[in-house]
Amino acid sequence: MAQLRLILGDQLSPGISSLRDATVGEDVILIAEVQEEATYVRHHRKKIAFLFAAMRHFARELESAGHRVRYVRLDDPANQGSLRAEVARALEAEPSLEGVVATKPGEWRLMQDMETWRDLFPVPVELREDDRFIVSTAEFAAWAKGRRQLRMEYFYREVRRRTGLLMDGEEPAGGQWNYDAENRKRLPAGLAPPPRYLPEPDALTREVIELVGERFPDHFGDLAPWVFATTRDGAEAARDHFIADILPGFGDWQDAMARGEPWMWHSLLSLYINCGLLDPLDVCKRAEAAWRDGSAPLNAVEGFIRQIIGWREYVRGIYWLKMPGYAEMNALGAHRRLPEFYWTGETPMRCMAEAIGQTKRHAYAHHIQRLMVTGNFALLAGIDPAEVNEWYLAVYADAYEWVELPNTHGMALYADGGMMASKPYAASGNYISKMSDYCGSCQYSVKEKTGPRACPFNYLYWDFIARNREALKGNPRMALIVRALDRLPQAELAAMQDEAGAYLNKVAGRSEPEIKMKS
Ligand code: FAD
Ligand code: DLZ
Ligand code: SF4
Repeated sequence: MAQLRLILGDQLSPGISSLRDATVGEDVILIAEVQEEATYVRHHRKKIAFLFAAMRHFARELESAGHRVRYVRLDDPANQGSLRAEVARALEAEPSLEGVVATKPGEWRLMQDMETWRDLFPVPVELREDDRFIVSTAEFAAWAKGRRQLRMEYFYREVRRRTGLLMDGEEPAGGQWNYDAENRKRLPAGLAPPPRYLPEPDALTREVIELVGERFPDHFGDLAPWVFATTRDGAEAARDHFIADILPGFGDWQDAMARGEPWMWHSLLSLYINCGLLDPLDVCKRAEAAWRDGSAPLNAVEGFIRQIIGWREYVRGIYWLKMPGYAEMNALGAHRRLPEFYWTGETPMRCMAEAIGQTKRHAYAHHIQRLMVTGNFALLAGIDPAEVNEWYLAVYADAYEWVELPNTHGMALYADGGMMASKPYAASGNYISKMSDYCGSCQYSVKEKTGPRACPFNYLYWDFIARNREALKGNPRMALIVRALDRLPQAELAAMQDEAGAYLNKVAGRSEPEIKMKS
């Protein structure tokens, strides 16, 4: 019984559940570049090019293994523009196909659509679990049941026990579960991040880059310089380079930021893991091996592994547990529009210009830039979570809603009222000044709270605390801050609130330009 096996753009794993029992030479594997997926948000052009190039390379990989692949290119005149319509077209073209097999998608939006396929098509449709994750959605729901708080740290310990990663018998390696206290160092002057392996695009990737340049002229983001691998071999080379040369410094400088240094000691592996070119557990095992053979310290390796088996699995669990309501939450009642400079990077705030500028250039910013610079600004300014979510989903090469939404909504914006974070990650300019060299070259002064040179993060911070005093006062982790607010001289607070209001009115903007697609 020949089957049509659908592979989505973020399912580029030969061992994925939908391919597990595929009959070589008989079943047809469908991979389709479609307008609907490329435009449901205005994805960064580098993200689209990366994914299309990786999809085309994966098709070649499957063909070399003898599979029959039906690859639909975006510029195929017969392209129907949606996954649903391409499945229908494939079934019409190959009447011998007797069923559709797919792995469940990562996003709620597409899952809703795919659940209707059983009624749409004349053959049975089987949707299988995505077991590339360590913890299934059902296991996460069972873990969450009856818990008052869903703290990542406890979840992470269970995943450590289950995988045996960094475990010495029943005990965590080194005696502690978490070495974060060693991972918050500021970058000393004169210490530069190591050089990175940044691959050149091959002929296939160059062809895709050209296509994306032509077809998505008005989408955000630069196509050059090219910085991503688009093959499994290339992603594995990036992984090996990270583990050998970068991982030893990952922990120490994990929270640090420096001007003109987009990568620091971060892995740049999320886009490969999320689209299936790398296996998350395998990456963690290799990192552990680096600690066991003495080539990387425990604080770095534990910190890195926690991000993957802890945070990554945890946010996916939260997403499927709480959707669809999670996307609608707005606990702090934030309703401002996203400032225009999120799309241009043109702002005198050096920290924001750096984070947005590199996002535009590379479709990448590291965690602290996403959380404590662009995320923190959006939180303090009271930007509508829906607009912020859309921005994060569009601009990063690793962004899919299952991972982006809880990070944005739960972690950065506190829009879920504390389901994920025990307090809002709100910070004044002082935090950015401590963790980066940005302020030294900024036209604002991080030391000033009011006046034309005052750092906007300073008055926005106190305006945020004052605005949300009632919502925050019951939170024990905010008690000190609320007391500090209450001790501020009235005139000083009023001046900061005035500055904040005037500033926010000045930068208030549209969310994104009209989509003008070239057909
Ligand atoms: P590293 O710093 O090297 O971390 C190692 C790996 O750990 C990453 O490759 C990633 O797989 C995983 N990881 C680290 N932190 C997280 C986290 N908080 N949640 C899930 N996985 C994590 N990550 C995405 O993959 N896609 C997103 O769309 C995304 N959106 C985010 C939005 C906001 C507002 C914030 C605060 C964080 C977001 N993150 C997202 C998490 C994190 O910032 C990125 O995973 C990380 O910056 C990717 O770069 P890296 O591979 O160099 O990561
Ligand atoms: C992100 C993306 C893009 C830009 N384009 C495609 C595409 O043309 N075809 C496809 O199958 N998948 C694409 N994707 C990834 C999907 O959006 C992703 O599979 C869903 O959002 C579920 O995570
Ligand atoms: Fe950012 Fe303020 Fe520092 Fe300028 S002074 S870089 S706006 S934190």
